[in-house]
Amino acid sequence: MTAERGATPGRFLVLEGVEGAGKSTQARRLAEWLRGRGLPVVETREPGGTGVGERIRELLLHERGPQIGAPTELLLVLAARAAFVREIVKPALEQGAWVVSDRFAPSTFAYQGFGRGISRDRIAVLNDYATDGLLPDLCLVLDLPVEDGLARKSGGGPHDRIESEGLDFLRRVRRGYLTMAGEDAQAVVVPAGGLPEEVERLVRREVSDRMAGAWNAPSGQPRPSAKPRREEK
Ligand code: T5A
Repeated sequence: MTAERGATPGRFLVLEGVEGAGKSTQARRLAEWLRGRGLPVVETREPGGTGVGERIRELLLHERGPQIGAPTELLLVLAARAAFVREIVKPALEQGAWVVSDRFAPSTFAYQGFGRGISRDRIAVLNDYATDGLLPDLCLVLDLPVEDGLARKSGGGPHDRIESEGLDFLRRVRRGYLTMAGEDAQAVVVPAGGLPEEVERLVRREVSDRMAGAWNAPSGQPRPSAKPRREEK
């Protein structure tokens, strides 16, 4: 299966990071900013976005019954992703939209891979099937210490199933994001410990530096896919 980075007229931007890093906040702000530039924007999130995805999200985050083991958790996030890519992301990209997603495949490598210990090679094979080879044009990893992210959320009710895994688990996840960002030319680490406005400024700067060629390109023109997929390196 061939990689599909930049193979459609639209652009696919993903925000990643540990719990409370500010992904939803920055995804919203980024989408508004892009709309202000006259670009068609689809804002979405994972797991979720589709009917089946929202039901899987509920299971993953709030299931209080029998324990969900790591293989089951992996296959659930990928099942949600298969619908997400086919029902939301690809159709939007084919119509020339800029898709801004709060989480995508890097979450699976970080949480199920670095966090749960499932091998990256195994995840890569299954994820490739779920995504039909789709890769983000740009992945912004919002980075801050996991304690700071959890503290931001402490007023927001009880922790969900994954947040409750504890600090060691979340530190492995953070380390995973930083490791992967160092290996992927389409990923960038954005320090996320500052005020929302400061983080927004950094996000805009990265998007401007890396994507300006795309919003100046004639409408409907695919950007050539240049980078190898992570698992092909
Ligand atoms: N998951 C997901 C997997 O295990 N594998 C996968 O493949 C996928 C796709 C999803 C869970 O599923 C797991 C990972 C997750 O555990 P989620 O709710 O989408 O759950 O993810 P969370 O990280 O839990 O999302 P949050 O909404 O809690 O965090 P965000 O989006 O990073 O943060 P945000 O923007 O909602 O902000 C949190 C709070 O901080 C404030 C906000 O106002 C808000 O109150 N805030 C700031 N405060 C100070 N300074 C800033 N710069 C701030 N930015 C935001």
